[in-house]
Amino acid sequence: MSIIDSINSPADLKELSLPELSLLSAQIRDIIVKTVSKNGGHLASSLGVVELAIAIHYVFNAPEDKIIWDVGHQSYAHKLITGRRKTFHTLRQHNGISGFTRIWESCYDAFSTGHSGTSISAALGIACAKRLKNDKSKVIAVIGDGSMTSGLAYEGLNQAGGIHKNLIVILNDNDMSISHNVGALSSLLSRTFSAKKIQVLRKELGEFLKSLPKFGNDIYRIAKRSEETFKSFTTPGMLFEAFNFDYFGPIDGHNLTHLIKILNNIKDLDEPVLLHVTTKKGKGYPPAEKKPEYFHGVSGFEIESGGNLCPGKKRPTYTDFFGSTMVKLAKTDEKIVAVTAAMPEGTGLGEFKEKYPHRFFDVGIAEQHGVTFAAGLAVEGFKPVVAVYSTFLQRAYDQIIHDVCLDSIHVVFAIDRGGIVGDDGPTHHGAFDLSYLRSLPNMVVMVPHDHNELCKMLVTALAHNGPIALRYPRGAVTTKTLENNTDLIPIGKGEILKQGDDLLILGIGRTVDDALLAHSILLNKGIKAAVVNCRFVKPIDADLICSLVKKIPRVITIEENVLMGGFGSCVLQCLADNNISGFRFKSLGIPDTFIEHGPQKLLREKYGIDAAAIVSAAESLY
Ligand SMILES: Cc1ncc(C[n+]2csc(CCOP(=O)(O)OP(=O)(O)O)c2C)c(N)n1
Repeated sequence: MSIIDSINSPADLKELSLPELSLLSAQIRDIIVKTVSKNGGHLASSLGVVELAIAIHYVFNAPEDKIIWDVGHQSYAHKLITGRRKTFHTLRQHNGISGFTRIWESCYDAFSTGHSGTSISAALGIACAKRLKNDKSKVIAVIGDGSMTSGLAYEGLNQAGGIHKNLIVILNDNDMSISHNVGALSSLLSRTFSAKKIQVLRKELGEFLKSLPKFGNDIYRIAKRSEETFKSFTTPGMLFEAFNFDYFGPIDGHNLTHLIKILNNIKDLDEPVLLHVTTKKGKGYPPAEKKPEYFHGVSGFEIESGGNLCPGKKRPTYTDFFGSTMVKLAKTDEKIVAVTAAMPEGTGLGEFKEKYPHRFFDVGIAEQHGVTFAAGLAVEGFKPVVAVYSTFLQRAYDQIIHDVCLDSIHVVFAIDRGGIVGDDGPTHHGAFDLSYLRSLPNMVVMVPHDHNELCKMLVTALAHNGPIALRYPRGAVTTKTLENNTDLIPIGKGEILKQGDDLLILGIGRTVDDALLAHSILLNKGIKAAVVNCRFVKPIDADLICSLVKKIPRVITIEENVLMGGFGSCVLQCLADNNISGFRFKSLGIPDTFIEHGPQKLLREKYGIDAAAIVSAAESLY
């Protein structure tokens, strides 16, 4: 029996010797690689913290002690140690365990995660609550150097240091976000590697001071007293010590002996503590060590080579078309600049970054800053395109309102992963953007039906003068042909794709395909449905919609957004505002709930956002 088979809770770890713990780490890696090779997932991040997860659970007593894994994408070893070994094969599968930590999934998951930078704030809240309850157990936040670029992390550090709360923050420094980490923090942390040089320098300086005639020894004593100051100015500790944290490290995050020793030492300190560990992303699986960016979040792969399970030509995605259009447009318009929050590849800006490095800005995992930064670029006459996933743009809501919309600043929001994203689940579905953007004065909200329309909408957005968003889904495009046509789309105008007198189907974005499919199915049933690609949620094409509803008073709207405040409710409001009544209406979209993880197709089927749902809605309107 392998050691992992005997681990049903962290208590079982504590029975093991160091060599056994080391064997366990290899077995955990093996399970992670095998499972992710089938199910997909965040491989490299999870492989990087296997020893750290073992050491934390060995030293602390979860679930009384609370461990919060920032983002939670690296929590696979934690899951395997905390009673989920037998269900681990269901990782990220529908009805299986989540790819992140979830408080409903296990009492060992102290906080639900998915978005970056929340761990310190949550941990501090838990620590304060514990203090109020006179509960002496510990709280540990584990945060990556990428996530440490989030402003939220510093808000947490600031409060924790200010109130001297007993909180342990472990900085997992692998020098990577998804791509290479960016910004001043990243270069500060990399000074770690010259720590040896610093020791030599300090020794040489000491010898030199002592050798000075007369005052040498005195100066040396003063210098020695300032040792701490010297140290903190030459190591990353200076940053965290400024926040009143006791800084320890950097230590090797793959050395179990050191990890256990230092965790035991800091465990009972009654101070905010920051432990800096250095790890290697992808550790123990050579293909992931070699290509940590590719293996950050990966779909199934062949274990031996690390290669793709379905080699050959991949169908291009909406993201690909966005990226290539950006490159094309930037060639002739020097004012176009691109902003990403730590996701150059994910948002399709890889080629732009290569070709126009001076017009490309990676702001780190800092969506709020990214939006206001873009507004700054815009007021100086540039045309910033903020390329961001829908779910992460939620972070920047106030910045969109206060810094962009209020003065109608021309910032283009290229919002990827709008709608259901699939296996990453509720923290990652882009379910709310149409609702949260539609309500903002000056904002234009476009949703392309296909990749050709996406390209035209990007051109339209750049030609517009004010806040404007285009939102498109995750995944491969449905049609193959690329029209070489970049005509502007008139703002606020939809288009009729199919004529019909019996039923009116109003689609937006990807769901227009469902509407077209439903049109064919309904035709076979003797129902002639008109299909409209509405294109704009704001301004909505009121003239077109009202005139059609007057003629065809059976209406179905379909959207991949929450129904609350989304496209369907926008249509209803438009009809009410125009005193149109006497129609039957059904809106399809995401209900008032958080959608679980699972394949996109399955979730669309389950929540009634597909052609079959349109057909049954149509039948219910008769
Ligand atoms: C607010 C937010 N923006 C973007 C992301 C996407 N994202 C997931 S993990 C990650 C990188 C995290 O880097 P780090 O914290 O260093 O962890 P590592 O994967 O390197 O272990 C990013 C950008 C996110 N989860 N949340």
